[in-house]
Amino acid sequence: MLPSRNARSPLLKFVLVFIFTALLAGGALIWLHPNDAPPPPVTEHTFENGNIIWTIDAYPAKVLQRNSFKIDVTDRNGSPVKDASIHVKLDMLNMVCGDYQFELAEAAPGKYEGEGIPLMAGTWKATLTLEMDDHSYTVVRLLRAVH
Ligand SMILES: [Cu+2]
Repeated sequence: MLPSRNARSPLLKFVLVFIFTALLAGGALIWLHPNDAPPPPVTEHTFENGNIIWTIDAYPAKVLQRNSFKIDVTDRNGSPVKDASIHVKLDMLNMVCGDYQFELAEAAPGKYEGEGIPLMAGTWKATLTLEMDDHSYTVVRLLRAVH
């Protein structure tokens, strides 16, 4: 008599179906949430007149707290851009929970600093406006805010 082979097979089948279902569910979750990785703390942007390196300290940003934003601006030759005027507007994606706008001050030649306060946890769009030499430039990045 060989009972073991037939007795094992339904269990094996169940386990295989279970594993297959789990993999399918996991794959579907990843597929439905492709943007769940937080945007990086440092982003680099090229604009017509140079380059911007945008750093958010102690990332991810903290909700209802002052988060330090640092913007390094260089011209096309790599020299610091002095005496620019920079402000940043934070608004939440797909929500109307309120914007937060703030100015940045020049802490060193070409290095600008300011404090942004996200109002809720989630992903925010940050729009930077740079004014220099009577021209205005805009760059956009995303940032993650947590409690
Ligand atoms: Cu919101």
